[in-house]
Amino acid sequence: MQDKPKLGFDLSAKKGLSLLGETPLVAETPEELLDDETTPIARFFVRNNGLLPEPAGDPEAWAFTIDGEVEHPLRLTLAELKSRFPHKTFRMVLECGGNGRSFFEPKAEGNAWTNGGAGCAEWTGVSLGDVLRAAGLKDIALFTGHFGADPDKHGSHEQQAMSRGMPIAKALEEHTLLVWAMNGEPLPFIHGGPLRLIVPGWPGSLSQKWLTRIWICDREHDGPGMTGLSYRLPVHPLAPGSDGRGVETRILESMPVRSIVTAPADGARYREGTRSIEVRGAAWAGDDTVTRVDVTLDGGATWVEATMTRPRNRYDWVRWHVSLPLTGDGYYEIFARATDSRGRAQPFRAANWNPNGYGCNVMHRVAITVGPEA
Ligand SMILES: Nc1nc2c(c(=O)[nH]1)N[C@H]1C(S)=C(S)[C@@H](COP(=O)(O)O)O[C@H]1N2
Ligand SMILES: [Mo]
Repeated sequence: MQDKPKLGFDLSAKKGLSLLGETPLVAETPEELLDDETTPIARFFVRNNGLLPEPAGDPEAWAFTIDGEVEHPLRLTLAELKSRFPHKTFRMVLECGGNGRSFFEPKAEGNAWTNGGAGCAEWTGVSLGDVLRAAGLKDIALFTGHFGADPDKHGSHEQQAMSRGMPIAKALEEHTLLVWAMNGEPLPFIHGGPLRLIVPGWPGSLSQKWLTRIWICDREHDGPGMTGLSYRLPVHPLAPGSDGRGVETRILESMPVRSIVTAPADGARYREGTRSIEVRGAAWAGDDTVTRVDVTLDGGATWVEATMTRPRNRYDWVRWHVSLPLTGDGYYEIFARATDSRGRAQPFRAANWNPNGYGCNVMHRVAITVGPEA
């Protein structure tokens, strides 16, 4: 990817990502570059909804507030946060709510993610719940509202680029973190450093970067990203292509089960006479777990179950691999299908079409050729 000074960020730090948008800056990771157990920072996708904020001078002095429906409103610097609360490190998937959007037919509104609006990093910080307990949640506390230092896409600080929130129960989960380190390094600026939220399993938009404030509300938060069709799904399935005006919606919470093939890469060619191939990838399932991954080479007529690794902790992805016999030279399409702990598997075709294109988890398809071009 080329560096463009107007982006305000040196993209040469990101290796092999596909640029989906320049202003705001959005870049995804081709599936075959998600082949590591822990996604390196250099390969981790980037999603901004506004422009970049001013980088922090002294990261330890970065401050954020917790206010609203709490007994003791708090203002904490990063240094205070680190010294007052127990540190936690978890490897967890961060995934954009629009991941997979480009597979909807007809096209849905928004960035045309394939499957690369996701990555799995080691996040270090403190549980948001520990900090909320220190602030003392009032009985009427129902929802969070998140604020960051970035201006909106027109450069204005009047309006948040994005300000989402979650029910208190999700905020109190041990794995919902205030994070200052990624893969053991200080949280990079482009990923929200010095301080961000990580709300695993739910749309990435909840994981506020450059965090300045968490507002505790007695009702659902209504910032940009919470209303209209933003991060909402129709309650009743819509005909593909409908404008969705006036339909009843619900907030998209847990992300649906997804698997990706990380090797071979789409378009790979094997030597003539190859009679078996190694296929590997990753799978994850929002708040749920992955119970199996199956792979087919014949459009779903026959399936082979893959071997999965044990996730390190909740919200980690599983890595899977399988060896597949080939009947002869020629063209093959690999499809991988993960199933979650509630028995839901990935669909063959993009299902649940919605105008803003959320939650598309159609099976990943990788085409390969064995021997000379057919
Ligand atoms: N302050 C702020 N936080 C934000 C956003 C943003 O635009 N501004 N984008 C959100 C979205 S939509 C996603 S998917 C994730 C992406 O995080 P990353 O850029 O570190 O991959 O950040 C979220 N947090
Ligand atoms: Mo996102």
